Amino acid sequence: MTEPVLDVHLTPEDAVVALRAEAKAGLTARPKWVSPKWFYDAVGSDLFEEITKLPEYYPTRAEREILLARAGEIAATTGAHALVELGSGSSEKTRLLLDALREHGTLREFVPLDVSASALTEAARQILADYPGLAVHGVVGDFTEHLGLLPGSSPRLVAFLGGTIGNLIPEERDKFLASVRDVLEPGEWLLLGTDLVKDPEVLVRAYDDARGVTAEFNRNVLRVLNRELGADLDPLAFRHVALWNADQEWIEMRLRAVRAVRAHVAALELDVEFAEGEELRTEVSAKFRREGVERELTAAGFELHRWWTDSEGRFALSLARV
Ligand code: AVJ
Repeated sequence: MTEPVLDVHLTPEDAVVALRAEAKAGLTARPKWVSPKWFYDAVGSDLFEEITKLPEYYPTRAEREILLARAGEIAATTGAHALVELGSGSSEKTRLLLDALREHGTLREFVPLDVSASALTEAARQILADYPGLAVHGVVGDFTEHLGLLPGSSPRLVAFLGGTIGNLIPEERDKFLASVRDVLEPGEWLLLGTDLVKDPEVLVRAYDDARGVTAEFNRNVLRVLNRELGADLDPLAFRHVALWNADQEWIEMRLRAVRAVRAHVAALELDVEFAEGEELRTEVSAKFRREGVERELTAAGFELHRWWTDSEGRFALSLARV
């Protein structure tokens, strides 16, 4: 079997340097915050997999429904030679796109981009095994920073699925979309998954499930900080909070100290104190409306070509062209 090619734009050392800088900024800010990208160590990735199967967490199923219905149309419209996937590349959704492009007869190359070299290698190997003849060219990088040198033969289809763009705040989204636009050539494509604004109760339940899987996922970020930065934050001292911010139209996940907490972060030589009730923001997950998505895509230099939602109007896929 051919081995996947990997370009490394982000080494494990770079990742540690980035985590340190961000953790320092976030843990000394008021209110305190950490970036959601640190959720996804091995345990966090498994917990996220579990979240996607929860009855309350509809986005994964809704997006799959759209892809099942539209993958053929996406392949026929784009005629893509390369599928570039931002984020993990092992999922069933990736395969729906690869299958459709293969059937359409244009697929040559798969380019998954992920921060984790191990996740990427594993995903790339699995895809290689199941798609003989497909060139797999992985890129280890952070999609907010390392789009500069995207491989793949034109026309490329860049897929950014799952609603992960919602983890970026508006200014970060503008910057990110512009950087995707910048690496693409005329005639290339972006397929963007966005969760939609809906009944706040439905939204909050999706981020505060009855079984407490999301709570565990949220608290796991403290274990990541403990391990990577030699910190001693007690996960049991924090309660999971998910709330709807109606002004910003995003879900916020926070960890609320149930008592006063003192922690030491060895790698930062930093003492951190939480008052009882003080919160650490761990994620924003923005929800969208069609007008907003179209406005942001247009501002970045894309043209919205197709907009599809699932049958219940919960989630949208946008196909945009440069
Ligand atoms: C993987 C970023 C799309 O925001 O819905 C799931 C992560 N957080 N439950 C999301 C998540 C809490 C998820 N994304």
